[in-house]
Amino acid sequence: MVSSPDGYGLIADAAIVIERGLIAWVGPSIDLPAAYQDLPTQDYDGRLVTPALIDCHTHIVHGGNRANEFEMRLNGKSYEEIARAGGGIVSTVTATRAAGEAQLLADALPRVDALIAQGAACIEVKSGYGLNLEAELKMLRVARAIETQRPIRVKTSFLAAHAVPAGTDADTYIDRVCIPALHAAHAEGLVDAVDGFCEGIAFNTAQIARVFDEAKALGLPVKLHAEQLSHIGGTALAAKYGAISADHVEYATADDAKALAQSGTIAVILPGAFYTIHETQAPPVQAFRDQGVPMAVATDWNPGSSPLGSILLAMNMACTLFRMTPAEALAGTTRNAAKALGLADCGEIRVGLRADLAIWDVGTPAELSYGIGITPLHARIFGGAK
Ligand code: DI6
Ligand code: FE
Repeated sequence: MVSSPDGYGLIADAAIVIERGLIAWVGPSIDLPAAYQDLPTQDYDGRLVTPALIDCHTHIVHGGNRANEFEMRLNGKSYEEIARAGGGIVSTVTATRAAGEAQLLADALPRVDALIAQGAACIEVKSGYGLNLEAELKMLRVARAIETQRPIRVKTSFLAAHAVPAGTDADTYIDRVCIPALHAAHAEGLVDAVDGFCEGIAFNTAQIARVFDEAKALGLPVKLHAEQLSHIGGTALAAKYGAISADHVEYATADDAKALAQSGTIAVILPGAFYTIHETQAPPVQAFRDQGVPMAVATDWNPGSSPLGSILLAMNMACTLFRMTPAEALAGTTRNAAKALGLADCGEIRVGLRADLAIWDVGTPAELSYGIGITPLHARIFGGAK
């Protein structure tokens, strides 16, 4: 699919030629060059073929879950009471530190399988529940190991600047833990991008800027959880550093949208967290459209604010909660999701890109966003292989 007036670039009766894992040709079947006509073929009976999906924002490597807190809240306990009793993000940090690499991997693989079953061929995985050097590196090693266990690509994001662990303050933590851990993780080849949580309850812009300066010095791209719960300038900071993505962005302004457009930063829309925490401020989708900021859509799959294991449901929520169009939602989990990960070799059906494809039992692309809890995947092709 390419950009076109229908928003999808649909080609009726199309053929796709795959050579050595890459797309060698795409177009109407009747135009198939003679040179390709004797290749072995697979007929998909007129089914819709899209780029395989990309979940560009997940925290699927983590210990334990927080269903108990969900239940406690619904039985009248406040978020604060739960946090004081050792719950919240601290409980996930405790569980993640306690788990060995094999256990963390075993816990993550069913989540990976759920995303593969929905046509995903590439996922991003963040650290951020270790909050000390050893545990942050452990999370990233597990994220890397996923690729050895499953037919999927994994891009890692170093997110030690996710929360301030007990017994220290944010500045000390950034200097003594986060930055040394970044150097160690990078030295081990574990970091594809550097992320942070810029929020009143986490890190301010000056603290994130220190982490981003280190990332830049190491030649690593940056991205940021920005303006999720309040407006404290994370989006402008992300734009200033030429971030590949600014994520959540519920409280971003029209000026922020302008800044993102200028820096070529992707806005990553995460409706699962909005839904789970009963947020009421929707991201400025129209401002992003007006300014030409490309939007991606992802699950934010994490045990606290977004226990959402469905990228198709994320697309549905982006449409219903934020009035994104089905074409925008599909671009958000393909073309723009690739850009949010700094990838230029996937996310579209175009000659020269990876043959990562999803084949669907639907009549129109809008059906992918329309269904709730429905997974109409017929087949997935990963790097040219079924
Ligand atoms: N934003 C969120 O909503 C989550 N992290 C983040 O940066 C919360 C993570 C959690 O509650 O475990
Ligand atoms: Fe997140």
